[in-house]
Amino acid sequence: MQTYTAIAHTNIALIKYWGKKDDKFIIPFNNSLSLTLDRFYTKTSAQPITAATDSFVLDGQAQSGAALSKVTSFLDILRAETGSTQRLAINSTNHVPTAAGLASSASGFAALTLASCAAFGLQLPRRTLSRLARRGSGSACRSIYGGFVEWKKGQDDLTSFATPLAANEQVDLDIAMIALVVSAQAKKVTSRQGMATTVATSPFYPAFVKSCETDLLAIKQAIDAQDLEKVGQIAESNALKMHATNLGATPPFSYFLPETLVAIAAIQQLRAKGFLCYFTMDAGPNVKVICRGQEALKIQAELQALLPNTEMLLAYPGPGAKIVNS
Ligand code: 2P0
Repeated sequence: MQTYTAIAHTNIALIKYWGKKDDKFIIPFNNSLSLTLDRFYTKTSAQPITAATDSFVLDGQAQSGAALSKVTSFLDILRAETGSTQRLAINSTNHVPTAAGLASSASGFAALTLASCAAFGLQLPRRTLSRLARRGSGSACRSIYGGFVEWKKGQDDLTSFATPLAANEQVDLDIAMIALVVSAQAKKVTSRQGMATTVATSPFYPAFVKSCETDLLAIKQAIDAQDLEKVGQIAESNALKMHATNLGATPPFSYFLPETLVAIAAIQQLRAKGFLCYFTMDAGPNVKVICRGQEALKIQAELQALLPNTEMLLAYPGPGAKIVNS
C-alpha cells in the first residue's frame, strides 16, 4: 500500500508554554510564540497495514514498550478524532541532534500527524492538523507552520491551536539562532513533569502567566517593527521568568548547570562589546542565542573563542510541516 511521508521542523519558543490547564487535551495557561527553524526536522512515513497493531521504527530501530505505546496512543487519538480504523506502520527519522536540547517532540508529533492523517485518506485543514498535533505534545501544534507562530491557548480542544504570524509564513526580520550544546547530559526532570509540578506548587506561576500576556503583545509589536533588539530582550526575559517559576516549585528544581551560566556570561560579554545577542532556554541546560542572520557567523566565532569546548549549531527561520510525497 502507498506510503505517505511528511517533514516537520522544530520550533523554539520566544514566549514560553509552561503549564497545562487541561492535561488530557493539552490546553495551556497562556499563548506562546515560537520560531520554526530550518535546520532541524523529523521525517516520518506512514503506511496503511492490515496487521492488528501499529508498528513504529525510529532512526532505523524497531520500537517496543513505552516508545511504541507513545505512538500507538497518539494514533488512537487520531483515529478517535477522525473516525478511521486504519492501522499504520510508522517509520520516523529525527534530523535533530539528540544532545542539542532541541526537543524532537514538536517536529516528531507534527510530522506524525501529517503523515498519519494522509495515510487515513484524509485531507484536513492545517488548523485541524495543529489541534491534532497538540494532543501529542503541546509545542507540536506550532511546528505545523513556518516562521513566527503563535499558539492561541483557547479554552478547549476546538479553540486551542497555532496560527502563523505572517499569512505567507515568511520572516522579514533578519534573525538566526545558535544552539550552544553546553551539556549532553540527559535532563532529570522532563518538561511534562516539570511544568505540572510548577503549575501545582509554584507561587511564582500566576505571575509568569500574567507577564506572558504583556510579553506577547510587546514581542509581536517588536517583530512588526523589525526591532530585533527588543525581540531578544523580551524573549530572554520571558525565558528567565519561566525558569524562575521552577525555583519556586515544591520540590524546587532547575535546568541550569554551571556550564549554562558560563555560556550566559559569554553572551553578556559579547553584548557588552556591542554585539546584538540575547538568549533563550528550554527544559534543559542548553542555551539558544538569538542574533541577526547577517551577524550569526561572526557571533558564533566570537562565542566559540570564549567557549572552545561547546558545540554550536546555527539555524535560520524554517518552513511549516508538509507532505513530501503522496
Ligand atoms: C515551549 N517547552 O514553549 C516550552 C518551553 C519547553 C520549555 O513546549 O507536555 O514537549 O508534550 O505538551 O510540548 C516542551 O513541552 O510538552 C515545551 P507536552 P512539550 O517550547
